[in-house]
Amino acid sequence: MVWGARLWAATALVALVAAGAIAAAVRTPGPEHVASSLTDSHGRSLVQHGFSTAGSAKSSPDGLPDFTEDDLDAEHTDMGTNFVRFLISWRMVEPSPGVYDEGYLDDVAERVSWYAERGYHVMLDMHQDLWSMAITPDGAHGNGAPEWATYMDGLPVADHDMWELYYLEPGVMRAFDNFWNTTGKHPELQDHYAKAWQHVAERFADEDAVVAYDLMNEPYGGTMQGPRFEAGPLTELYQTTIDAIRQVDADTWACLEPQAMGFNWGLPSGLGFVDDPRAGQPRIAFCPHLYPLPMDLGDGYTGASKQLVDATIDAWAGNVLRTAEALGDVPVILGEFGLNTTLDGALDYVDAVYDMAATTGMGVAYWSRDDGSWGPYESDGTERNLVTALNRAYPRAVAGEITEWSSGEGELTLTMIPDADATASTEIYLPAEEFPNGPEVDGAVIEAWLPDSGILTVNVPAKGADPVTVTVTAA
Ligand code: IDC
Repeated sequence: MVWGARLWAATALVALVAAGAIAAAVRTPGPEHVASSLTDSHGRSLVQHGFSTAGSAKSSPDGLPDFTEDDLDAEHTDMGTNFVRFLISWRMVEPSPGVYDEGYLDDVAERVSWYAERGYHVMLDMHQDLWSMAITPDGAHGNGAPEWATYMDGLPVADHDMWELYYLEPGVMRAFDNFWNTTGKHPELQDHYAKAWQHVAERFADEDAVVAYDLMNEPYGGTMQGPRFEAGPLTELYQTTIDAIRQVDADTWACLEPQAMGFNWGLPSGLGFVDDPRAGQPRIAFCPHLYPLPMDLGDGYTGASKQLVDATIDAWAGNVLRTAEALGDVPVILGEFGLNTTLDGALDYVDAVYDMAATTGMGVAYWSRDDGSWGPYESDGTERNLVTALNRAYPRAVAGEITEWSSGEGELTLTMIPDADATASTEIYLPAEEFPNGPEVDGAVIEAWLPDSGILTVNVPAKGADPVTVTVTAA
C-alpha cells in the first residue's frame, strides 16, 4: 500500500478504536468473568492452552498443516499445551457439491488421534480468509471455501501488500454477498455449508478428544456490515448449522465467532442469540479473536502504541464478556491472538493477553503454530522467544467451578468451588524449571507431581459451597 493510503487507513482505524473504547467505557459495567467453562467427560472445568495449528494448512494441496507427531511432542514438552484449534477447510471437506472427501477426514482423524493419545482437547476450526483460493487466478491469497462456491460475478480483485485489504475488493465482497445470499441468487450455498459441517460432526461425534467446532473463522458480511450482518445472516447461518450438527452429534460444543472486522479491534458485537436444540444444557461457546490495530499495522507494544493496545484489550474484554452473557452465559475461548514476536515489547503483549485471559476466565489458542516470526520455533526447530512466554503455569482441568486464577514465575493461585461429583482430580501444569524442587501446595492435597510432564494432581476438599483457594509455590 502507498504511504498516504496506509496513513489514512491507520488514522481512520485508530479513530474507530478510540470511539469503541469510549463507547465501552460509558456503557453500564458488564460481567468481569465468564460464567461457565467447557467441561470434560469427568465433569472438570477446562482451561484451554494451545495453538491454532496451523496456517500452513490453508492452501496446502492435502489441506493439512505442516505438522508432525514429533512437533506435537515438542510443544507438549516445551509449553505444556493441552488444546489445539485445528484448521480444516470447506474446500477439502466438500470438493464438489454434495461430495465429501473421506480420505481428507481420515487424515484429520489421524492428527486428532495424536492429540487424543496425549490427553489434548481439539477444536476443529472451519477456516477461511478472504473467502477462498479462487479469488485470484494464482490462488495465492484467500483460502477456505471451494472454488465451486465462489461466485464473484465477474467483479475485479486488485493486488495488495497487506492481505486484509483484499477484503475490500469488489470480487471478494461479492463472493461473500452470494454466500450470505444477500444477492438473492445463491440460497443453496449456506445449506451446503451446514451439511458439510454435519458431515464433519458425524465423523467426530464419538471422538471424545474433539470438544468443539469453531463454525466459521472470522465471518465477514461483504457489503453488509456490523450488527445488521451479525444479527441477521450470521446468526441465521449459525442456527442452521447447529441444527444440522445436532442431528448427528449432541455433545460437541459449537463455537461462535463475531464479525472479525471491528470486533478484533475492540468494537462491540451484534451477534444474536442462537438456540442449542440438544437435550440438557446448551453447549454453545464464544470464540472471538483479538488483534489490536496498532499491532495489525506492524507497530510494537511500547509508548503510544502500547497505550492504545492496552485500551483495546480492555474494551475488547468488556465486549467479549457482554456478548458471552447475552449468548446465555457461555464459555469463551480466545481463538486467535498473536504477533510477530521480533517487535518491540512483543512478549510483554503476550503476557498482558494471557494475564487478561486468566483474570476473565478465557481459554487461549495462540496464532499460530507455524514456524517463523509469529511462532514458537524456527523452521530448523530452534526455539524462539515465544516458547518461554507461553510456558506458563495454568490449571488444565479443575474438579469444580473456577472462580478465578492467576499465575506468575514459580506460583499459581486458583480459587474454585469443588464439585463432589467430578470423577477425576484437579490437574495443574507447572513449568518444571520454575519448580526445581517440586511444588508446595496450600489448600489442597498433592496426589502426584510428575516433573517430566509438569503435571501436578491435587485433591481439593470442599468447604460446603464456598470457594476454596489453592496456592502453589516452588518448594
Ligand atoms: C494470516 C497468516 C498469513 C496469511 C494470511 C492470509 O499469518 O501468513 O497470508 O493469514 O491467509 C487472522 C486470520 C488468520 C491470519 C491472522 C494473522 O484469522 O488466518 O493468518 N489473522 O494475520 N485474523 C487476523 C489476523
